Amino acid sequence: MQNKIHDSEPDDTNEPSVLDGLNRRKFLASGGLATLAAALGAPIPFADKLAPGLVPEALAAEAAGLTEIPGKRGLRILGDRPLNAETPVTLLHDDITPTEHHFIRNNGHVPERAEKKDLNGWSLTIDGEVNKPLQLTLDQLKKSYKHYTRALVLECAGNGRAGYNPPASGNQWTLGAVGCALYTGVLLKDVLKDAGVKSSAVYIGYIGEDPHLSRLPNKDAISRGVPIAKALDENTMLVWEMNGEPLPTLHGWPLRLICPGWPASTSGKWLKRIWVRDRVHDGTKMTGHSYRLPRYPVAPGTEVDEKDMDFIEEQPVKSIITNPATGMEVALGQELKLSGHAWSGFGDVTAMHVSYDFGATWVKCTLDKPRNKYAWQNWNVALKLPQRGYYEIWARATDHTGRMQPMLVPGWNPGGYCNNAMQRIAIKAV
Ligand SMILES: Nc1nc2c(c(=O)[nH]1)N[C@H]1C(S)=C(S)[C@@H](COP(=O)(O)O)O[C@H]1N2
Ligand SMILES: [Mo]
Repeated sequence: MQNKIHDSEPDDTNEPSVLDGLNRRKFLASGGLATLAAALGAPIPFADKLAPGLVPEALAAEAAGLTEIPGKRGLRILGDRPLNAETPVTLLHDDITPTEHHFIRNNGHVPERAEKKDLNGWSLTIDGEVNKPLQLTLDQLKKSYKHYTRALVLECAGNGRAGYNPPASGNQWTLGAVGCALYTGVLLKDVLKDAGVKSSAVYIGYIGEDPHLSRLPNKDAISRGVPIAKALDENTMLVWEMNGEPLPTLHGWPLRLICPGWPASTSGKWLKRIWVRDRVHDGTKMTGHSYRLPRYPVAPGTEVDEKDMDFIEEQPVKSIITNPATGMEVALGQELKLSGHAWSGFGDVTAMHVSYDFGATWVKCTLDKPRNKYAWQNWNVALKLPQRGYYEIWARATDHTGRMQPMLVPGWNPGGYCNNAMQRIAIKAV
C-alpha cells in the first residue's frame, strides 16, 4: 500500500519497509487459524469450510497492505512507507489514550536504534546559540533535572484533512490523528537553562535519527522547531516515557520532544540534537507550504504564495464524540448518553455543547477540568430525543479565549491543516 505525502520526494517504492518484514510476511505466511481468529477478534465456527488462502471479508480492506502494527490495535492504516495510522474515534474514549490506540505519523523510516532499543553511542546534543553546549546520556538527563509526568494532547496538524474540498494532498486523516497519553520527562527549559541560552537565540530546531525515505544520509525525514519562547515554556518537555513505559519504538525511543498545543510535527521523535538557532529554523518541512496557513481567507483551490503564509502555532479548539459510534439506534424514551473529549492549543476549554436539531438549539454538557494544562477534557451529557426518527448530534467546544468550533469546515487552505469542524454523528430513535 503506497501513500503519497505532500511535499515529499518521490518514494523509493522498491525498498521494503520495516513492517513488510515484521508483519505482512508474518500474517500471510503463517496464516494459521489462530492468527486469523486473533486478527478478526473472534473464533471462526466454520473455519473448516474456509478455503485456504481466502481472505476473510472483514480483513479484505486491509488485505492489500498491513494487517497489524506491533504494539497497536484497531488503527486504520493510511500508508506504510512511511507508516501512518489513525485511531477510529470510538477507540479514543479513555481519559488517557492507551499506547496501542495512539496514532502514528512518520515522515521517514524508523531508526534502526529504536528498532533494536540500542542505547549504545546515543546522547542528546544541545548546541548552537548556547554558552555551554551539552551532550547528555539518557542517564545524565534523568539524573540532572526534575521529572514531571503530564497528560498531553498530540494532534497532527493534518488531522481532519479528509474534510476539505477540493482535497488537499497528503494523508487523508479523518478524526483520529490525535491522542492524549501520559508522558514522563524533564522540562526543556531546565536543560536549556543549564546550557545557557544566548540573547541571539530565536528558535530551536530538532534533529531526529530517522532516515529520510530515500535513505540518503544528508537528508532529514523532518526537522522542525519552535520559537525560543515556546521552547522555554514550562509545558515543553523532553520525554522518555509514555504511559509509564519507555517510549515505544514507533513513538520516538529513546527520547522525544513534546510541544503541547502546537502541531505535533514540532514534537520531534528519536531525538539526537536540539539546535538553538539565531534565525527561524530552516530544517526539512519548515519551508514552503509545510505546516503553514494563508494569512487571509482564500477561495477553495487557490494557489497561495509562500510569503502570504504563516506557521501554524496554537492549534484550534476541537472536540470528539467517542461514544456512541455514528449510526447507533436508541429506543425512544431511553436516554442517549454521549461522551468524548475537548481540547484547544490556546489552553482550557470552558464550554461544551451538543445539538440534536441541526444547530437550532444547544444543550450544555458536563465538562471536566483538564488533568493538567494541555490534557484533553472529558465531557458528557444525556439527551432524550422527542420522537422516532433520524437525528444528528453535533458537538461544539469553546475555549477560554472565546474561540469556538465552526459548523462547517473552517477556511480551506492548500495543506489541508487545522480542520476543527464540529463532529457530527447520526442517531436513530426507534
Ligand atoms: N523525528 C521525527 N519526529 C516526528 C515525526 C517524524 O516523522 N520524525 N513526525 C512528526 C509528526 S508530523 C507528528 S504528527 C508526530 C506524531 O507523533 P506520534 O507518531 O507519536 O503520534 O510526530 C512528529 N515528530
Ligand atoms: Mo503531523
